[in-house]
Amino acid sequence: MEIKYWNKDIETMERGELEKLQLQRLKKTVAQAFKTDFYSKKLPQSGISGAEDIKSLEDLKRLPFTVKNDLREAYPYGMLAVDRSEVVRMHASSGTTGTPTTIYMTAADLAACTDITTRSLVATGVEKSDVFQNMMTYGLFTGGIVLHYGAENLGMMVIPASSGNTSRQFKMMKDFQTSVVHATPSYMLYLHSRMHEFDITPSDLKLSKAYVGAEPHSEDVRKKIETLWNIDVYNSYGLSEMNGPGLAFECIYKDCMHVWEDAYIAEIIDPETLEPVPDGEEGELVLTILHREAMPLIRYRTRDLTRIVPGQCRCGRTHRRLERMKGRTDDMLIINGVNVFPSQIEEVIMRMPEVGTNYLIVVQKSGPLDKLIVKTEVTKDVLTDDTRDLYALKAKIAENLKASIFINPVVELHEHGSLPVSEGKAKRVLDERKE
Ligand code: DLL
Repeated sequence: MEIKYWNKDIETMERGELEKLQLQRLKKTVAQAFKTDFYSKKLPQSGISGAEDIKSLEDLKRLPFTVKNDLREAYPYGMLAVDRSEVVRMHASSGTTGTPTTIYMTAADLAACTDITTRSLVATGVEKSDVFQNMMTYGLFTGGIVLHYGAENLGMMVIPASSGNTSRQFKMMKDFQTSVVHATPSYMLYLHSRMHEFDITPSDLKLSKAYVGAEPHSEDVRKKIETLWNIDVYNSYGLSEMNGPGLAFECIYKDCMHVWEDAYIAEIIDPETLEPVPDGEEGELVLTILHREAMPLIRYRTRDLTRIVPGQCRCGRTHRRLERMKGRTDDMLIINGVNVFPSQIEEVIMRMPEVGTNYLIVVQKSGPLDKLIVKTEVTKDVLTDDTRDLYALKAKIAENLKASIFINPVVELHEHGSLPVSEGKAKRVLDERKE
C-alpha cells in the first residue's frame, strides 16, 4: 500500500524541529492557561508565574497535573480561556456519572482539530473517492462529529449513520458502496453476528477498512474483525478531554498509534510515584494539548496504561507511537490479591475459535474470597447435546485463563446472541463486589 501524507512537512519533521515547535506551543498554552480561573490559581501554587518560566521542554515537569475531577469542579466554564462568544463547539465526556466533563473549541481550534483528524485518516491510505459510514454515536460524544469533520475535510462522502438500526446500516453499506467505517470494536463484532439475518456476506460489500476505538480491545479482537469482515482494521485512540478521536492513530503498517506531537505532548508516568518513565516503559499516559486556545489542558492524567514504542515507524513519520492501551489504572480488577486487566481475559478467550463475539466478566464475593465468572458466547456449532464436549470446552477456557491471569475462573458458556449487547461502549465487567 502506498504511504500517503496529509501534511508531510509536519508529519516527517525532524525531531529537533518538532521539539522546538512543541516548546513554542507549550509557552503559548501556558500563557493561555493563565486566562482561566482554574489555572490562574493552580499554576502559581506550583511556582509558575507566567509563560516566561517555560524555557525548555524539561520545564514541563514543573507544571502540575490536571485530573478529571478538576474538570468536573470547573464545570461549566471554569477552564475557559476565551470569551464565551468565541466558542463554536462543545463536547462532553461519555461514561461519566454526575457532573459531566466538558470541552470547548474556538473556530481556530476546530479547524486545527479537523486538520489533525484528516491527517489520521490519510495515514491509513484513504482518499477523497472513499465512502465513509460513520457508525459512532453522534451527539455530545466526540466519536461521531469529530471524525465526521476530518473525513469531510478530506473530501470523502460521509454518511452520518450514527450507531444503531442494524438493517439500515447494512442497507446503506450496500446501496452507497461504503468503503470505510468507523465504530467501536464491539459494534463491529455485533453487526457481523447479525449479518446472516439480512442475507449479506462481506463479499456483497465494498468495505475495505474500519477504524475502531473508544474502548479497550485486544490485538486478537482486531484480527477477529479483520477475518470476519475481510477488511483492514485500524486502532484509533482518543478522549473527549483531548478533542476525541484523531489524537493517536495507526498508519498503514498497523504497528501502534502515532500520537501527533505537534498538537500534543505525551508523557508516560509511573502512576504511583508520578515520575516520568523512559520511552519503552509502561505507565500512565499524560497529555498536554497544544492546539486549543479555548480550553488548554496541561499534563492531563488519562488513567490509560500504555508505553511509547521506541524506534521509528516504516512510514517515515517522526511522531512517536503509543502501544495499544493495556487498560486503565482504574479498571484494573484485584481478584484475591491478583491484579487483572479485563483486556488480558479478552485476549485469551478471543484467541479461541470456539468462542463467539460477546462476553461478560463478573466478579462476586464468595465468602471471604472473590469469585471470577467469565461468561462467553460460543459459536453455534459448538453447542451440541453432548455435555462432555461442553465440559471439555469450559475446562479448556478455564485452563487457558488460569495460565494467563493466575486465577481459576468459573466459566459459563452461553448461546450465541444471548448476552446483553450495547450499541455504544460495551459494558464488559460487572464488579458486583462494589454494589
Ligand atoms: O472514546 C474518543 C474516541 C472516539 C476515541 C472514537 C476513539 C474513537 P471518551 O468517551 O472520553 O472518548 O473516552 C475516552 O476511552 O481514556 C480510553 O480509556 C478509552 N479509549 C478510547 N479509545 C481507545 C482505544 C472517546 N483505541 C477513553 N483503545 C480513553 C483503548 C480506548 N481504549
